Amino acid sequence: MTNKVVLASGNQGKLREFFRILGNAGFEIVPQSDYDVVDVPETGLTFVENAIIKARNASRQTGLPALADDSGIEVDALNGRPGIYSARYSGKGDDANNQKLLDEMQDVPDNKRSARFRCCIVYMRHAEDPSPLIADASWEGMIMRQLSGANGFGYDPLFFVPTHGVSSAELSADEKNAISHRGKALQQILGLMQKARL
Ligand code: ITT
Repeated sequence: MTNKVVLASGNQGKLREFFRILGNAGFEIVPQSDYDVVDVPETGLTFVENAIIKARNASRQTGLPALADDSGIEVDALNGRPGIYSARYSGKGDDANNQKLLDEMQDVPDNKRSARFRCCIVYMRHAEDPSPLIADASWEGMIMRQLSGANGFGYDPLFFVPTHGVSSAELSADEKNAISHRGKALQQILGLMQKARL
């Protein structure tokens, strides 16, 4: 695998995790910013639809195969919100998103604070690819009552990881990638790409 693949994301946190895991996967990954790809509205109602929309957009504008990630956090006490709207939850970025989640969860008791990160990653050979490779994975945790930790991005400072007894923002990059929704989905997509001899 020596081909170039465009990565259809402008999220710096995601990009860091992708590059760390895919660094030696055997193909050259280029962020879509290198090609001045213009973002497309995420009009889907599911993670997989939005991942396909983003990959198709990047592939169309660059002529390269594309990888895209659509992800988010599902909070059970909020009936799965913010879900696919996680990036847009407050309309004011990561810090405001976390504050809004703390506010909405204020009266929710400890045993009802379960949540999970979800990540769908797709690979499209070209913009008209009718059968994209699709991987998805999730990561179970609980919503904390205060922010903790400075690693990662997004909701990591509020996501308690029961297996490690810390927030995901307190895990090192390698610890997070080994168990996270994105780490698992990335390993899956690599397996699918190898099987398809891409
Ligand atoms: P791109 O579409 O450009 O990739 P985005 O931030 O808009 O960037 P999404 O629509 O997939 O991407 O939204 C994902 C949001 O879910 C992200 O902004 C975080 O708020 C949250 N999220 C996803 N994975 C996360 C993780 O590993 N840690 C913390 N928050 C995460």
